[in-house]
Amino acid sequence: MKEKAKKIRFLSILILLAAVIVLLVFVITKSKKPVTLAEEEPTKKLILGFSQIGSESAWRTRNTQSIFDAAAENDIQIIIHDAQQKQENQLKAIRSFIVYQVDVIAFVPIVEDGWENVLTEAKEAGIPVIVVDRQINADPSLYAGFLGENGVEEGRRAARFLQNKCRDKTDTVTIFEISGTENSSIVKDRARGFREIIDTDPKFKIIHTENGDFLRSRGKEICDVLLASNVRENGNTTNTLYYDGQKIDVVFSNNDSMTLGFLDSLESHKVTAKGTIFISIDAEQESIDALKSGKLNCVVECNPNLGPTLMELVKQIAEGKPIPFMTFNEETVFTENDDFSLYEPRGY
Ligand code: GYE
Repeated sequence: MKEKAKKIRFLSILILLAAVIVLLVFVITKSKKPVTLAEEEPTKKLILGFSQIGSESAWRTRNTQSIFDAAAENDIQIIIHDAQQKQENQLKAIRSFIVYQVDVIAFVPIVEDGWENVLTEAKEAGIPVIVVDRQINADPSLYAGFLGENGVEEGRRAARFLQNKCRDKTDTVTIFEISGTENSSIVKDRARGFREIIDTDPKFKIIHTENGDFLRSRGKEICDVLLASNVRENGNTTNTLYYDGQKIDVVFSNNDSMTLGFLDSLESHKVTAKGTIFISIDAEQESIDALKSGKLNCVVECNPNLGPTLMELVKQIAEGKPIPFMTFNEETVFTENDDFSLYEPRGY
């Protein structure tokens, strides 16, 4: 009898267990939604078509690298086109992005005019466009937004340093300006910001502006030409710089590459230019080192690391979210009055 009761109990436990397992399997399978083909498909990678103007300066090369790295970090497929400093190459590149049906187009406009047609084509193709680094003259409805530096403020910062440095001077202060790519927004903006401040004080006089195309080689050439006219009757090159017979008190250069080229020339001619005030823009490491060694007096930062913010904007646009029309990068100023020990490496 006992044996039989034991068997029945064992059997009922077994049945119970089986029932529990069946229930569990049922619950688990019920919760797992049926797998449909579409859901399994991996999410399509965003494709960004990026037209870069070239590699004219260390700043530009860092800018490209920042954008390339950030695309990889955000799993965005990027097609980068190098326009070798030619607008027509950029127009061709943007048109190829339209044909390729990329998700978003971003481009650095080498000059500020001449983009309306291609932007209209991109708009008609339903591809949003982000303008990067330099600004354009075009109907704002033709592009989604701008990401870059505030060139006007950079020019003001350079002028404020000069104004402060020369606050006790009453004589005329002559300025030799080295500008960059003609008709580029950045050159116009920096020139406007700089003049806005110095024009408030009549002692400041810009005696000449020379276009160095943001190139180190051009910076050197410009100084070579200046020094060639600096040889005095005794055949020695003086340590004071002159332009057209006028003494130069300040050299204001639109980027470090041209400034460093200018310093290369001074060095090769063993000219100290002692007392000349040097102001540059960008803040690559070699320029900061020149500041630390007293060859420069002020370096206004222009931040090339636009990659991470650009990818945020690209993702927002691709998700159909609005983006701010103007996004300016954080920037600062480095001067001879700073505590250099606090400086972080520039990374380029
Ligand atoms: O200052 C210079 C580069 O557009 C802000 O272009 C950029 C400028 C930068 O060649 O180094």
